[in-house]
Amino acid sequence: NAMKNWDDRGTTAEAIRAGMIDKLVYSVGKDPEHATLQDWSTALGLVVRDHVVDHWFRASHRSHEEKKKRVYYLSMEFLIGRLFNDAIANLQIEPAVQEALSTYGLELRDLLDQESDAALGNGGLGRLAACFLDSMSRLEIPAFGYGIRYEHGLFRQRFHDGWQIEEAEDWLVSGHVWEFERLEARYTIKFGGHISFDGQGNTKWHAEETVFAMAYDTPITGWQGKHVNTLRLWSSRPTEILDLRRFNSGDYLNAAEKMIRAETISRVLYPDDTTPEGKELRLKQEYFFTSASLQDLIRRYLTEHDDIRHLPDFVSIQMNDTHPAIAVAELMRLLTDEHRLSFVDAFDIVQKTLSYTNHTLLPEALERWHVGLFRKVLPRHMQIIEWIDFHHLAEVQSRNLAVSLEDVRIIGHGSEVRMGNLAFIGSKKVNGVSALHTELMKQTVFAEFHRLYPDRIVNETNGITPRRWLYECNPPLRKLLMETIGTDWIANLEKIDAAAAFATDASFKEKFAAAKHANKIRLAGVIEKKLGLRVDPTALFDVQIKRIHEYKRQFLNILETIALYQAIRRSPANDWTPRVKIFGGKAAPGYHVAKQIIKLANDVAKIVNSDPVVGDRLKVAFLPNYNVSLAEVIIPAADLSEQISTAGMEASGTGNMKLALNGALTIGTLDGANVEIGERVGPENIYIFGLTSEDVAEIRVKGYDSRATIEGDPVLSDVLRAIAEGDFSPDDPSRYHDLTDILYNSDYFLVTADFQSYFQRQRDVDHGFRDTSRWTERAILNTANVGWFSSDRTIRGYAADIWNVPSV
Ligand code: 26Y
Repeated sequence: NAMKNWDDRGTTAEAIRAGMIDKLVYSVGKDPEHATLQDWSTALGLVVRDHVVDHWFRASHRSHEEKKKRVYYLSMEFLIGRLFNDAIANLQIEPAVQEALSTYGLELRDLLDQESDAALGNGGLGRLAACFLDSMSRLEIPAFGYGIRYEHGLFRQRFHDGWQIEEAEDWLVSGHVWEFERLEARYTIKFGGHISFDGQGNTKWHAEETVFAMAYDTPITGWQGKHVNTLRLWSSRPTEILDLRRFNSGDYLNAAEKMIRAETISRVLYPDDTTPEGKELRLKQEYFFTSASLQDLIRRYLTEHDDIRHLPDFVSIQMNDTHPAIAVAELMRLLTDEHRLSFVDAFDIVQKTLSYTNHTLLPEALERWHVGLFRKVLPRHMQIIEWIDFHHLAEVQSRNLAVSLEDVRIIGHGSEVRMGNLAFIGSKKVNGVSALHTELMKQTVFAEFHRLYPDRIVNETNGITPRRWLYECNPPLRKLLMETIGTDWIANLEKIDAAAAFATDASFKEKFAAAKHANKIRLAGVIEKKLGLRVDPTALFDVQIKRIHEYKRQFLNILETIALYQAIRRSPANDWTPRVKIFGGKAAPGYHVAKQIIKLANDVAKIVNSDPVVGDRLKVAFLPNYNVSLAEVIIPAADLSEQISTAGMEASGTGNMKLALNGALTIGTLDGANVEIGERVGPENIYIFGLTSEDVAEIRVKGYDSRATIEGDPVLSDVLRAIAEGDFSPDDPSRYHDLTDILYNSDYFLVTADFQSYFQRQRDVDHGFRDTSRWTERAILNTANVGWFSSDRTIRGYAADIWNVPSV
């Protein structure tokens, strides 16, 4: 191998020290005397990156030479967070890096804090994609993540007077050392225009607008660097640069119009989760990255194979929700119009290559596009979809089954393109993300499809990567586990069950509790710094961190907080269990109710935190700008994990897994993966409450009288009275009338129905936490018993059931 190999220089502290100077001077262009923390951070990043690159090249050469089957994970979102510490952890070079930095008087933590979060996702779906990338590398599956290189990721959240304010996020300003621009990997993407047929089977798409998709590659290092995959993100560029004629005539702004229009496509991430926006730009984003990815993977396939018909033997494509579902029609277009296959042959290949993961049951969250808009933006795809819909309908009719034809049409009511149905019909396998969610998929949204294709729907319960979500984010617990049960759990999280044997070991318990306490002190520091609020690290840290949504019921948590506050005020002398309620999460900018909920939480915090009668018995802290990096600080410090969605509505949840793994007990409904967590930790180590998904389904049919519930519950009545009378908003007493009205008149998410059992369970938590020794045992058993929720296990499932690829 003639390639220069950085590894030859080794990963000793001395090599890293020398490398850093080299990078600082010759790549960053700074001399050590004038270097800022940011400069040093970049220099170290470049050194670490060089090591990654060696492993990366080796891995891609191997996959290419052995013509291995590739997995392509198409996702509109990758919520990566920071990459620096991740690479250091996976390469296990932290001690050498620490030593190298000490010669310059630098702290690793300070350099790591210079990196901005790559927040190219909204929440669970995007973070799942990031965990999957990590696990595919860990399992040495040759894979690519494909997505969009948004110039601005998820907005930054600030609070002004308790209200959420959104600001543009700017992760690329201070330079992003992890990506490589690939000028040669560039594809043309077309939009609009019309189609012509020449009568000899040639179809031509005369586009109205074209843009280039340009590739940026980020290496994804697996555990110990044994395998490195690529995240390839597309950036949109103009096909023509400046309109010189206009420029020369002085019309500077309009001269740049086409450029700006083209670059708009990858400008910003849509900040809505689960509430779809019927926006043309979003459809263009979806098509933009899907088309570029399919063109790219077909080009790669054809460098290794010559017959396009064998594509399904060497390529599996996973669609992360319906956002890339246009892949069904785009792959058809490429195979027929460009590679000259017949429609029937092409569709056979499509159905063997693509698969689809569903992340939501809420029918209003399934993507639909008006036929008119769709035809305007993607005229050729509209024709192809009409063909698929027609042939599928004919096939269904020929089977003479009693299914509702309207339910399985792609074009619904003649006026909308239903992306869920398109994805289902074009896929080999369709999966849900927890056992309950998959079951409900079969019974509800895809019931008719399930009767037609009983083998197509499979379950792959979500998971999380133990590298980021324990090894990296929780050094105290990581060290304790390593000295007690060794290191096997890092790559095989099931092995963490060895810790169960120490649950009653006095010395282990003491150290486990000490690790938690250290993490709580650290979080208390962050709370003080960000909110100016002092909290007692021995209090119960009660955590709800996730997007703000009515179905996730932060509102229920706030109502319980108020009820507790009122109870403490009534009898301050009682023996209360001190609690800190910690919230984090963003509301979609246009989601009015979610923004009210944030304001209410902040209003309640203001009153509670300044009430001398209450003191340290109760504090409320809503940390602004919840993101991956903040999660890495909050999760290791949590005692209690709030997973309180209306049963049947949270597809899986993954924060529930992270918190349990880090030794938090869950208070939750029987929803999503909570069900499976409960099965593994046992009923005595989890606090389950509330309606089941069957109860909810029944109530939806029978109807529900929330007013009667409220009037029959003096605790709840008192809480709602206080909110409605302005106890928490004296400056504007009617501020929350909309919110309280919802509970009285249209409590769709059944907050009032679950209030009493939730409140009661919280008092059980108070009681449980007072038995410190028992609580620690139960926390240990949570950590020890949730090893199954590793995304390595999830990816093995996808590899075996869906992709048909080997994993180590
Ligand atoms: C259509 C568009 C506006 C849209 C954008 C983002 C729709 C949905 C989303 C994001 C959905 C999402 O994050 N879903 C979550 O996926 C997680 C991973 O499977 C689940 O754990 C979680 O329960 C689910 O809400």
